[in-house]
This record gives sequence, structure tokens and C-alpha cells, in this order.
Amino acid sequence: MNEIRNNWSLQEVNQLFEQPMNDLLFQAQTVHRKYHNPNEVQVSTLLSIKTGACPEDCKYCPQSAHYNTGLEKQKLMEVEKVIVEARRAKEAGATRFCMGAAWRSPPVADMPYVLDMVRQVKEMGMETCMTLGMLSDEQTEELADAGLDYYNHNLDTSPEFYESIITTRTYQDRLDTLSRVRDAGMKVCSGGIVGMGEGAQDRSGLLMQLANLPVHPESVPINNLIKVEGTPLDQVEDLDPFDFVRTIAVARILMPHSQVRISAGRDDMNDQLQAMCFFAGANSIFCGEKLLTCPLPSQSDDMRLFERLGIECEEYDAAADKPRRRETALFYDAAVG
Ligand code: SAM
Ligand code: DTB
Ligand code: SF4
Repeated sequence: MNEIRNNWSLQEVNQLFEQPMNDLLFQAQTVHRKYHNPNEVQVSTLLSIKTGACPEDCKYCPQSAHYNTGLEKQKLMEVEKVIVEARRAKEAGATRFCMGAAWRSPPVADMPYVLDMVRQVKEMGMETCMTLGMLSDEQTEELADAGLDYYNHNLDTSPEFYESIITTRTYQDRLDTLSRVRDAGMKVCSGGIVGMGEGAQDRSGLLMQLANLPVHPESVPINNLIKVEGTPLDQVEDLDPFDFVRTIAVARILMPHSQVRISAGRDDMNDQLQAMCFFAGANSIFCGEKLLTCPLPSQSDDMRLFERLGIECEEYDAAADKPRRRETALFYDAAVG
């Protein structure tokens, strides 16, 4: 059977989700082993280069100007400061540096600085990723020419549920940005959020949309809603953690080659739940001091978990000027002194 497909029906995706957990995990792990090293997890570091005061009304987001979350706003960070943070991430072993801005789309006047960030981080030998909102054709070309490796732009949820979460831009706007990024030759990072009060159909609908893109995103972040006080979703009911694991497993089955990332929400997950996500096919995490504005587990906790699970990750080897396999045990000793 051809496992790489772009024609999934909602019914087929629902059927994957509805299997008994053990059958679903077995299927996901079988696909995972065929396409990836089952004991390797990629580590990215995030930096918010422009924080808060965003004109969009995404109901989950602490950075939207529509809600009062008490967040400290920050205009576009100076290029030099971004480079200092990138160097710190590289020294801590990150192989990909992701820069995020709370914009609807990048202001034209800020583009030269953004492009400079891409060039300089790339020169340091790390992979680059940016998430800046919607892009015009010209901005997409500029980012590609500067050498940007990945562009993150999430579909967030199913087309049906989307309208109750965001009204200031459409699902089609998002699909258009993704196709521009793909056409310009950059790698696509696109996923969504679960735990926003959506139904099981919406989790299926999100993954079906991602898997039916003409080419699967190279990177698929699955965020568990962080309920930030002051956002309209701060009181929503918790998602059953097993439904988070199921979402990871179905993403793995639908998009066998992709890196599936446990993104937001890891700080609220215990080690057992994270281990289950890795078994379900997650093979990437964000690691560092924080996500964009919300907390992450400490780096030493992450490395301790990797060590307990025998998980390997890559680190940047400055002498050889390329990534190498990291010995987590050694790193753990160094991280906790
Ligand atoms: N403004 C840009 C955009 O929306 O494309 C880039 C930054 S935006 C913060 C990136 C993603 O973070 C969103 O698409 C959403 O999936 C995720 N996110 C934001 N707030 C979150 C929250 N409270 N919990 C979980 N994920 C969240
Ligand atoms: C993604 O899907 N999740 C990351 C990254 N892409 C940019 C961001 C999560 C943000 C969580 C809320 C915050 O830290 O502000
Ligand atoms: Fe703005 Fe992005 Fe937050 Fe939406 S998710 S409010 S676009 S920063």
C-alpha cells in the first residue's frame, strides 16, 4: 500500500482516530520506524522577535491586541540582540533557530532587518525558521533568497471550527501563504492547536487538510492550548491527554516523512505523557527558556527525560561546523553541572 497520500477522506481519518489506543499506537510506531530513527528527536529553539500588540483576533493568543493578558509588548528586536540569542541557542546545542513575530504580516519597513536576521543566523550554521504571519509574493521571494529554510504558518484547526476562533483572516488566506512558501522552495512548517473546545471531527479535519496539501509539510507542530488568562479560551475544558496522543499518532500515520513536533503545552505534560507522544511518532520538540511568551520545561528536565528514554538528538558541532549526534548523558551532566 502507498503510505504517502494526499487524498484522505474525513471518514478514513476518523477511523484512524477511533481505533483502540493500542492498535493506533502500533500502527503509528510501525510507520514511524519505517521513515525515521525511532530514538531520535530534533530540537528547535524559539525566539519572539516582536511581541504583543498583534491586530489579529486569534482567541487562543496572548499576543492579540484584542485581549488584555498583561503581556509586556516589545517592538522588533535589534538584529544584534537576535544574534546574541541565536549564539546562545547554538551553544546550548540547538540546530534550528525559529524566530516569531506577532504580526498580521511583516511591515514593509521591517523586512530589511528580518532578512538580515535570516542571513546572519544562517551564517552561524544553524537552520533558520520564521513565523511572521501572511506573506506577499515579494516577501516570500525575499525570504527565500535570504536563505530561510523553514516558514511556519499554522492552519490551526478545521475549516469549520476556524471561524469561531479567528475572524480577522480566512482559512484560504492561510492556505495561500502556505502555497507561496512552497512555490518559493522553502520548507513548510504547518500544524495546529488542539484543546480549544473543538470536536473530534475538527481534529480529524485539521489533519486531513494538512495531509491533503499537494506536498506534506516537512514539519508539523501540534500545540496543546495554553490557557492564558485574559484570552477568550482561558476557561475552556481540558482535552483528554490521550486525545493529544491520538492526534500525534494520526499525524504520524498521515504524514510519514514529516517531523511531528510536540509544541505548546509540554510544560503541563508529565514525563509519561511525553514518552507516549514519542512512541506515537513525535520526533521534534522546542527546547529552551520559553516558547514565544509562555514557559517550557527546563532544558535539564528535557535532557534528563531523553536520557531516561534513551533518546538521542543532534547538537551543533562548532569545530566541524555541522550538526553531530549528541550524547544526552554527557549533555545532561553538563546542563545540570
Ligand atoms: N503571528 C504569526 C502567526 O499567527 O502566524 C506567528 C506567531 S503565532 C504565535 C504562531 C502559532 O502559535 C499560532 O499559529 C498558534 O498555533 C500557536 N499559539 C499561539 N498561542 C497559543 C496558545 N496559547 N496555546 C497554544 N498554541 C498557541
Ligand atoms: C507553533 O506551532 N508553536 C510555536 C511556534 N509554532 C511558533 C509557538 C507556540 C506559542 C505558544 C504561546 C506563546 O508562547 O506565546
Ligand atoms: Fe497575532 Fe499570530 Fe497571535 Fe494570531 S497567533 S494573534 S496572528 S501573534
